[in-house]
Amino acid sequence: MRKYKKFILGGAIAFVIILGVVLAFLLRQPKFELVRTGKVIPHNEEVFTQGFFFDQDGKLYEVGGIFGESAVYADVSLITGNAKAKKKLDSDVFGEGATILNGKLYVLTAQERVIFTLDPNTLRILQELPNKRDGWGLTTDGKSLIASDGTSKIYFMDADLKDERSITVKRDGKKLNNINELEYIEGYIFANIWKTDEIVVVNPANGEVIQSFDFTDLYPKSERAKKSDVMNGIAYNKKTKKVYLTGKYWPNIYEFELKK
Ligand SMILES: [Ca+2]
Repeated sequence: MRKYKKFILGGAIAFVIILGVVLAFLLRQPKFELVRTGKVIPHNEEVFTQGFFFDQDGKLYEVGGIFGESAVYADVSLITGNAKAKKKLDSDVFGEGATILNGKLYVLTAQERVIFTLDPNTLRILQELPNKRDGWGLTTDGKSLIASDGTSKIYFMDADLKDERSITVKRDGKKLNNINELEYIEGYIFANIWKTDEIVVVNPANGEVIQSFDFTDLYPKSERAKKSDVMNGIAYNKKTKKVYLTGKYWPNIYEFELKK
């Protein structure tokens, strides 16, 4: 009988150990895969890409920065890269991240402390609202506006720009600064780190980086046209599960298939 008990105990311990090993293995597995489809779309090289996103119907929008050049582009073709409509912003504002929530298009400005709202169909400016912070990236989970300000923080606001909560982006317990362009993808926040070719995947509940993508080889710095600036611009088409990446004044938009 004692032998039998020992046998059961040994089996239980072995089971717990194996379970632990399997769990540790699963937790270390990357959550997402981004697979190049091979499709490369021309990108308007006149656009210093800041905001880049799809609406719920699969229409691509882009916002460009730089004083005097800032503009909102609507219905960007995934074949030609041309936009059907363009709305120039005043020359004293620097366009930044953008998204659509509750039928309104929100556009951040860099340091002007202003957020514009526009009618996404006509691109008419509806409101000019105050922003407490600098404007960098903007996305939405369908309920909140999710904004970065160049620090390690990501802020959640309601549609009236009232702060709801914030998270601090951390990798292995260390703060990660220069959080820039954002894209909410399947329950996680994909964030480009400014001046790098890295995109991190952030847990929106606690700010932890759960995965990272290195896009050094996508449009290698050594091959970049003189005018091409850093990588920026992550757009996710929920309908097709495709992710599109580009950069400021880049000649191309690259298409990826999202796999979980
Ligand atoms: Ca985006």
